[in-house]
Amino acid sequence: MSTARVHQTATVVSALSSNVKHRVSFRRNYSVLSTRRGFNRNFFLSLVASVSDPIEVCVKASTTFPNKPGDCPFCQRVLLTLEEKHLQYDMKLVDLSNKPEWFLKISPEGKVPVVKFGEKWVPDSDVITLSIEEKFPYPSLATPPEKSSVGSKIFSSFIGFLKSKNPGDGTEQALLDELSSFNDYLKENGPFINGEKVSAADLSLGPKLYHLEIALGHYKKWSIPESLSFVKSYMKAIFSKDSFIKTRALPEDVVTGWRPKVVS
Ligand SMILES: N[C@@H](CCC(=O)N[C@@H](CS)C(=O)NCC(=O)O)C(=O)O
Repeated sequence: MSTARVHQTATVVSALSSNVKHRVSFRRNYSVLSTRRGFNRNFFLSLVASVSDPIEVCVKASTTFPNKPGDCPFCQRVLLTLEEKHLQYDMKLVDLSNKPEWFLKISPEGKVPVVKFGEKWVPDSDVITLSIEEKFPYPSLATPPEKSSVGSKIFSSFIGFLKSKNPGDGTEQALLDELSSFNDYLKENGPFINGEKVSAADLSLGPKLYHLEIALGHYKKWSIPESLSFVKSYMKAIFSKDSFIKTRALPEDVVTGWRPKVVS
């Protein structure tokens, strides 16, 4: 190992002695080291991951295949965040149709995802992903506040259209309107919500678009029009990321998961 690497290793190990006080020195050391010649960012980040304790995270289990994450876009958002931050995690799969006692103790509302920070189990993907960003700021996934709600109405419009039984009730048009304005936004500002690099808003929207594509394809034989080419390319770019492939739900779980909304 080169002298520079020995120094980086020592810095990371001392900076991550798993208490809050050292986080400040980690930030300072990262800033100083990253300006030096020979600094290898990926090597540094893999060291960070290897010396951190794995983060415990409870997510929905697949209903069709053992040991796979299930069809929860909020859980995938959290897993994607951990993956993109190169953090180690210990994924606990929860059968939501038969919630175990241990799970209800840590998540009294019975919802996933929940993540353990220190001694506390924290619910809600908004809160969890903000906490991860705060505790592990490198690499940054922060989306500027003025861009963080871009595309945020697509998911509710998708559900409205999926549940609709009346083809003329305007729900399809409402979804098309949301997708069109997202397409216009990407054309001007893309390829991702914050420009060239994936950020937190993409990790939230990506899994929802994945559900949209599978559920509307299956239940309504509907797909996003080819004319919305920026949205199409956006989905392709997000869906083909290694982190997405590793954490995505199986299409059959997505189809099964949305069935109650369609038949109710
Ligand atoms: N706002 C929450 C929503 C979480 C949520 O609704 N999770 C669903 C699974 S996708 C859940 O746990 N439902 C409880 C159940 O199905 O019993 C978040 O962003 O984490």
